[in-house]
Amino acid sequence: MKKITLLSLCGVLAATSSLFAGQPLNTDPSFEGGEAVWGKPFIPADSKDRGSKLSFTTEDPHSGNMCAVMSADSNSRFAFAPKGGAMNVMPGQTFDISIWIKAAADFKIHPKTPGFIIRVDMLKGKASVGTVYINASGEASERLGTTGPVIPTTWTEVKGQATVPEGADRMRVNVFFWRASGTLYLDDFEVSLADS
Ligand SMILES: [Ca+2]
Repeated sequence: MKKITLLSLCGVLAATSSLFAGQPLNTDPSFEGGEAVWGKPFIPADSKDRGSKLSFTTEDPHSGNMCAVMSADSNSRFAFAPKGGAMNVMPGQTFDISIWIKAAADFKIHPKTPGFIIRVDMLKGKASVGTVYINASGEASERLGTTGPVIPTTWTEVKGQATVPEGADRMRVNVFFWRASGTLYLDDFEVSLADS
């Protein structure tokens, strides 16, 4: 009886971990739900009057029927995060974070800025324990950096990793239009537990 119970438990654990690793943890990774799912972006005060906008379009998505669109009139910084905000994590866990992006012809990065960044906030409750910045090349750093690659006008995958530091119990992944203007398309945004 004991043996069967242990085997059953192992089976459940194996099934759980295989579902977990590599599976997107965030809601609606392909943006198919549009504004109803994603709501309004976070726009800091310095960018509120610069036409900063998160919208959704059925025009040329990377997958499915819809993709997200971030656009601004001038030198704007704003972001969106998965519904629900921060997710519960444990120190030492590493996450794969990926998104597909495509610049429109009018997309322009302001001098000495990355233009696009994924900012991963590591938190203890609401307090910051650390920050990981992933640029459009997929390079992760504790610093924002002052440059980024030219973002292609064809769909391109950005893929990086972030590891949860000691003391953190929550993680929030923010996709930032970081000091740029024009239009940027985004699709297939996935946050998943990396294979250990
Ligand atoms: Ca899509």
